[in-house]
Amino acid sequence: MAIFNRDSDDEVARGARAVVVHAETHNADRRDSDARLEEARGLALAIDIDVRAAQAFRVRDRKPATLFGSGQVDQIATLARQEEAELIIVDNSLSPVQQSNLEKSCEAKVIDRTGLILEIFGERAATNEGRLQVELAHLDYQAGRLVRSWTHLERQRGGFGFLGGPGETQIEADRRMIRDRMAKIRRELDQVTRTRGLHRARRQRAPWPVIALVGYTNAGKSTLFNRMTGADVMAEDLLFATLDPTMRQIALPGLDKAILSDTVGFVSDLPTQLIAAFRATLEEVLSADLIVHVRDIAHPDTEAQRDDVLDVLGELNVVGENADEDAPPIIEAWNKLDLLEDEDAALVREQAARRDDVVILSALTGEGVDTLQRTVSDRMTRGAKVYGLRIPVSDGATLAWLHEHGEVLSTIVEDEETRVEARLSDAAFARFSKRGRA
Ligand SMILES: Nc1nc2c(ncn2[C@@H]2O[C@H](COP(=O)(O)OP(=O)(O)OP(=O)(O)O)[C@@H](O)[C@H]2O)c(=O)[nH]1
Ligand SMILES: [Mg+2]
Repeated sequence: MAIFNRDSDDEVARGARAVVVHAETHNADRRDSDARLEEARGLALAIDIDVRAAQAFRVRDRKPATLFGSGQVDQIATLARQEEAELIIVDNSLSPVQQSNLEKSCEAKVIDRTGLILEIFGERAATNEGRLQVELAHLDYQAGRLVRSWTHLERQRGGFGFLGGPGETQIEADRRMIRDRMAKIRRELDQVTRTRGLHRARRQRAPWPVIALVGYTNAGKSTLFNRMTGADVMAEDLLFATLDPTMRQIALPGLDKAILSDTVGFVSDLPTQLIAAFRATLEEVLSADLIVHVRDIAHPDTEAQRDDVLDVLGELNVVGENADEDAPPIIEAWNKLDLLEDEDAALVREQAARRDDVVILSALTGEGVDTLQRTVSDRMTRGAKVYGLRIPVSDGATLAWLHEHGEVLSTIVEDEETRVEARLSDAAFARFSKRGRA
């Protein structure tokens, strides 16, 4: 990807030989170290990097200069040499100084987790909007690095801010270029967002409820989406297989039209630049009527993954202290049930049975998908109101429609009219009103 190429070696080549290293710090992770490394490997594979080795290092104090201790840096350098790696992927966040010191010590290019995720998003973004958002995030990331490496350079020169030094001029020029480009992208994005906003406003007038699938990357959102819609969205054992939101119409019991949306997966330590950049895309999620949080219940870190997803949803004001008042309700779909051993499956079933906001299923085999569909439509029709309606006796079709889309509580025939008491969801009532006018 060459989104913005200050130096040509900014790029990560496909097929590059790499080693993945992770610093385990003591305020440690809520997750299993092996699983964490496995995920980092998965991220690298997502852009076709040839991962030769992956190793975790316990780091007691993060070294400001190199993150890892000096003995560990030597070990990493040796590992990289042995594996003939051109690239070292550090599955943590590195400061620009740490990154450049590690590059020098290990004689290989170094990228951190944020850089890697940005690379993946850069490759995957398919729509114009997605591309613009990723480029913006990438520029933002680079701008931060320029500023900080500038102070670093300055320190190397003795810490006196000689104005007009050659390095500074170059960096100033780079920064201006980045700023200009960012401003231009923001203007383009504004335009795209406005257009999409118009589309959405148009769609919102159609009284169809929207259901959004969210979840950790690789949890099975697209597989479930395909199963529920009969669509053929790319679903693969690949992190971030989906980047751009996809929407399809679906039918659910008692709700003959709803929109299901498949979205980008979340991952732990999602770069803040990307959360900001994807806010617009994720607005679809925020304005949904119901969120289905798809979880890989067979994953060893399923709990940590849930927390990560909730963290991102918190940043988007969907859950937590700063949740918007009209934030959509959430149900959890515990997926990949087929991967659990009988004993674990029984345990999980028990847990799920105790909660009315959990459905267990396998998007792959289809088991439990019907239960999910019923639960979704129950939720969507919840809070429905009872309406007293009058229908001409001759209009059997409308009465049938009410039976299909709501719950008919009573009917009394009076002269030429049927007086009907029916419980209807807001969506159904809106549709009914339109129907009446037609
Ligand atoms: N065994 C099993 N595998 C599943 C199930 N659901 C999905 N998978 C597999 O899990 C992998 C990821 O599925 P996707 O549907 O692409 O996951 P996603 O959540 O859309 O992932 P991203 O788009 O990358 O965020 C694929 O290999 C699927 O075949 C399931 O119920 N059981
Ligand atoms: Mg997907």
